[in-house]
Amino acid sequence: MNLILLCLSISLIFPLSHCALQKPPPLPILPIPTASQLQWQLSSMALFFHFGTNTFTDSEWGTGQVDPSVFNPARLNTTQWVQVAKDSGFNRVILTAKHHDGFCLWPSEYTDYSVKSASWRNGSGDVVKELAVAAREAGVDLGLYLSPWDRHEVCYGKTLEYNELYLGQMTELLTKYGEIKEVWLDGAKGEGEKDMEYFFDSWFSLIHQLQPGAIIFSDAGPDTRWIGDEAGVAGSTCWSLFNRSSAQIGGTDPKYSQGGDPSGHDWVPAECDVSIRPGWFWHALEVPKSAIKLLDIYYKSVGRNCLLLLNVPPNSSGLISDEDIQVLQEFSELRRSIFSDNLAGNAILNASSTRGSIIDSRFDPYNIFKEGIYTYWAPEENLSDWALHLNLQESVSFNVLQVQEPIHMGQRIMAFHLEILNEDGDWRRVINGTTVGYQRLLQFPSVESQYLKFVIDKSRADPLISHLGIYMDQFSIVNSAFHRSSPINFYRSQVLRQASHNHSITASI
Ligand code: FUL
Repeated sequence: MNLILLCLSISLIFPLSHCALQKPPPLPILPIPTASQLQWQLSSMALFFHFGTNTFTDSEWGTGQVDPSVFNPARLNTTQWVQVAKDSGFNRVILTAKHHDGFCLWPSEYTDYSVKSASWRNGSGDVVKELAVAAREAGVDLGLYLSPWDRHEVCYGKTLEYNELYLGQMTELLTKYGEIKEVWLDGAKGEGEKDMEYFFDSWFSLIHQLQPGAIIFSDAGPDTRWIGDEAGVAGSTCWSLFNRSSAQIGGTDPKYSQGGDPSGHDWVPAECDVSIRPGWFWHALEVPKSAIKLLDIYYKSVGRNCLLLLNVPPNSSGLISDEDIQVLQEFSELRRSIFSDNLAGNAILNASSTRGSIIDSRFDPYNIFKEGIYTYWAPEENLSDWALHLNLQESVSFNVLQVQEPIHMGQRIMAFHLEILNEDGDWRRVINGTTVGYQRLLQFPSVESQYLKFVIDKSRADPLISHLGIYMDQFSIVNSAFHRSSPINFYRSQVLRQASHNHSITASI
């Protein structure tokens, strides 16, 4: 009698017998994300809007002494900003409500340096409000950057007074504009600037009290950490685990931030900020990066377990410039062309082992093809060899591997590799990887095979896989056999033509 029949007959005789009961899911391994951190990570990318007096003065770090009347975005249209974000696959936007020059994009009661003193709309405008309304209507999440360093306020440097002012402004932002999903702050400060203490613990407690769903970004978390560079590039090993006590706001150790900490006690995933242009603010003479360059950054941020925060600065008319929109559309088209078709989607799967009984599909290997991270393959407990065998049913060429862990159960995998079966019957190792986390993308020179073996070599606990995909990227060039890739240098219009032709892309570069 086979196992299923045996179980069925036993459960008929003893309805509550062992066989009839389901094996529960494995234990999560700590630390694990909060609900807000999970929601944040699932959004994968956000747009950053650097906007303020600097937009009108061709500067990056305004002195705080510029006449506020220069702020006059005659055609300001935050609905356009949000639409651009949505159309290019970004569901989260963050605005510099106050940058280092101290100019507030909302009519703060605590300063004379804000939209109230601008010529724009005779001092009755409110950019934060307009963006909050546009974002809510479009179903896009809103975040705000309130710079601690303030070059305008005379009380900057007086610890008590400035902390009161900062929290007063924070309270305005977090109580007047509906739901705020991210609060962004950093330790940036010019050389020789007045010394003062920021009361971070009070700030963080108040932010979480006023906006319980908000993620707080800083060099050291608490909810997401700065990756440690402004190039949008994470370490090729990147843990969401981190020790907050080992990090300092304004004194980042880039190596620690880029890699995270496999023995960290806190869940503090990384956010990779980078600008589409050389500067953070709009400058008439600057041009955006190419879509291919953005794709390369995507592999090194989203593809390394991070959120990509891409800055697209609105121009002095108050609009996102056409050339930036063009690049964003091409970037979106590239991602669609590459990632919309999982070439392993029809594979016949065999797992080294599967948790639970064979009539229980909850931990089945085929879960790796289901949408979302909550369905996953789990091996039997306490083993040390873990592999998924894929028979693609026909020979397939590919050069990208995508792996995802169900991170609500903790980040587990420490090392993995992919093998293919050669025509001569030998297994050949294609790529090695370390961490996975929410999402890992690995590029390598194109390979072709019908049979693949995904092997997990090392894990903090029984490894769980929520998604596995292989893809063909005809746009990027991979330099060497393992790991490294660099973008191809061709004109943007060519990318667009190829991508729109596409569906069966044949790049002729
Ligand atoms: C830095 C700032 O100094 C830059 O101006 C920019 O805002 C960047 C995102 O963060 O700390």
